[in-house]
Amino acid sequence: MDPFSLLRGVLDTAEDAARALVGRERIRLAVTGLSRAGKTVFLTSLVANLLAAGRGARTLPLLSDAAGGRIRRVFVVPAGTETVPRFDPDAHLGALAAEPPRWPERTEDFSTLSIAIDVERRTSLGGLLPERRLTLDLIDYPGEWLLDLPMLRQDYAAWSEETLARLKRGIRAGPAAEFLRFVEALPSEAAAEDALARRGYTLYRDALRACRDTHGLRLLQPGRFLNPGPRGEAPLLWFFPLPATARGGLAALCARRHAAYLDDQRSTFLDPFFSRFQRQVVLVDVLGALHAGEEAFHDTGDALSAIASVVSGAGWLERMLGAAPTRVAFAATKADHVPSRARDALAALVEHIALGARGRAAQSGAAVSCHAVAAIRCTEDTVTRLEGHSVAAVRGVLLQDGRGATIYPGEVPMKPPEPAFWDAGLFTMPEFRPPRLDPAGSSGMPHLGLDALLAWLIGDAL
Ligand SMILES: Nc1nc2c(ncn2[C@@H]2O[C@H](COP(=O)(O)OP(=O)(O)OP(=O)(O)O)[C@@H](O)[C@H]2O)c(=O)[nH]1
Ligand SMILES: [Mg+2]
Repeated sequence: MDPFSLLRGVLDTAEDAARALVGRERIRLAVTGLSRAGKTVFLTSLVANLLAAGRGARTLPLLSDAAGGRIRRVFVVPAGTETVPRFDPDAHLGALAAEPPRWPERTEDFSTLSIAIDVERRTSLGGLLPERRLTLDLIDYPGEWLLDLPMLRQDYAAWSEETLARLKRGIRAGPAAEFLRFVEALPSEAAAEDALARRGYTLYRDALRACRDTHGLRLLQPGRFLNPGPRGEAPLLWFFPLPATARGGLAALCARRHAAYLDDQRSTFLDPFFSRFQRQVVLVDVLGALHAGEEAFHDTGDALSAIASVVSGAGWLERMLGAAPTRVAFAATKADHVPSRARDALAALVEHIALGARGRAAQSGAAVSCHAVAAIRCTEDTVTRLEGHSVAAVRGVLLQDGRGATIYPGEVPMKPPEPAFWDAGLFTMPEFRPPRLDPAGSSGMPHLGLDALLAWLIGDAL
């Protein structure tokens, strides 16, 4: 940690302590999740349901109960002079409530929003005290960028070695074949030519894209190769991993760009948002990983562990500054894809898939819990017949053609499945249409388990 972030940490902690004394508490809630985990939908539902709860609707019953029924007002904190883009829940809600409804696009930049929750306070004799205000700072960002965090711990040589070894293993070897041939054909003294750097970059980026889009893999770096963000493709990105035998100008150029890329991601995105937060929710698309196959399933676990090794802040310094999160919730998302009795299995499975990550969070002294949630519930539970037996299923409207469909998603294993599970052939989960929503958001959004998750995560601060 550099001296400036140390100083900033001390000042922030002092400010937080002063706020808490006057009943004005600020909690930075990191919503962590790999790409497509469901972060944008989760934040949209969180904001819509909190705002509705502030208007008296019982959208988050367990959170309201945790606050003793004393939530009086919830509002979006008006924008100040921030230079960071603003998360736009109204636009997301508008798209979800449109006819036909649309899910959010892939997130292409980070954005932030603060929500204030005013809670009534009374003295022990029942007299009214000034209201307590909890401000929740939220951030949305492209999930791919999260995997730049573990890159900060490695230099170019170590990153290259690890990345090339991974590309040669398992299903990655297919999409990476052309890139690997290109690297092998390069002379070890290859000169610093931009044509070569761009060619290598393009081949490597295309391999990453195929790994993500065709094979459902997640441990893919660097993040901006997959999701370049609003600044688009800049020369900073024209690098790729090279073996230790590469010693020419091209290798030096790639190493310089690798360092410059990490500096840039660190100063514009990672440090401001991930160096300090008090609560964290890690969203995991467990069902998506399960349905993408054995390697994708384990790859998701590896990606989460790699991130956790950096963000859980187990060091004494972070703890002293109050920088380590005090509560970390792991949540399997899209739990409406399975009927209710499979949801417990889903929560148990997220405990296993996030085992490494959970261990690290617990080591840092944080309380950890696991959940299964649907930020927007798109299905109803039902029963269907399968080979003469009644089985629990879900019923919803398919996104692609607006038809109603009953889906039997198969059994959800409570722990990482045995090899035979994968032999049975993979099941592709359909995309459901969100239910009809009020574009004004007055009644919030139907969800599963969002209130239990929030009650555990922030209930104590209300
Ligand atoms: N049925 C159902 N589908 C969901 C839910 N949440 C997310 N999804 C699906 O998952 C997709 C991805 O959700 P997002 O919230 O956009 O994911 P993200 O983590 O923001 O993804 P990136 O921006 O790419 O990092 C959505 O388009 C939906 O199809 C949910 O609660 N229920
Ligand atoms: Mg998103």
